[in-house]
Amino acid sequence: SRAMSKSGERTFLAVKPDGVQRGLVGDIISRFEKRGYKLVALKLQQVSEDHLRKHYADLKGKPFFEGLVKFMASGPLVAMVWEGLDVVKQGRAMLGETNPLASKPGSIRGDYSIDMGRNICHGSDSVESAKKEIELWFDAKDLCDYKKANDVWVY
Ligand code: FUP
Repeated sequence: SRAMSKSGERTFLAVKPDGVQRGLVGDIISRFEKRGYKLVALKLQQVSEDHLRKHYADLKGKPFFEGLVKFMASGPLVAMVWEGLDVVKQGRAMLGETNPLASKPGSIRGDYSIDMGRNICHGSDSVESAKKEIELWFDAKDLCDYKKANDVWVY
């Protein structure tokens, strides 16, 4: 049956600078499209360290924090918002574990990476952080509200 209440769920995903450099943008977008999710916002952008300190505020004080911020600011990344049933949790599963070495083959990190500091992609870890991240990265006017035939053909 269709769980309509969760079908409007949204998550924030990013292809990190290493994923852009390695030409993995299309593959990552393709996985979410094929799964049945709806792209509602997308931009290629090199962002400031200040912006990334806000994005990763929860990790402030961790030994890897400064390196993470510098890496994320080192080149353009692709920021996206995806929508659909259970997309936050499913998106995390599609990404794999934070540590690529613990990620299963078939996941993005498990297929393409071995280094925790170069793990290709970011995905919100809860509905609450998705809301915060979407607000931080996108103006409300840049979130596209449209119908997709998925509503009829997928699920
Ligand atoms: P995730 O939610 O999977 O992105 O993981 P975290 O928010 O815990 O960490 C954010 C990023 O910091 C990870 F994607 C990679 C990096 N990181 C490290 O470099 N070392 C660590 O021990 C943990 C995370």
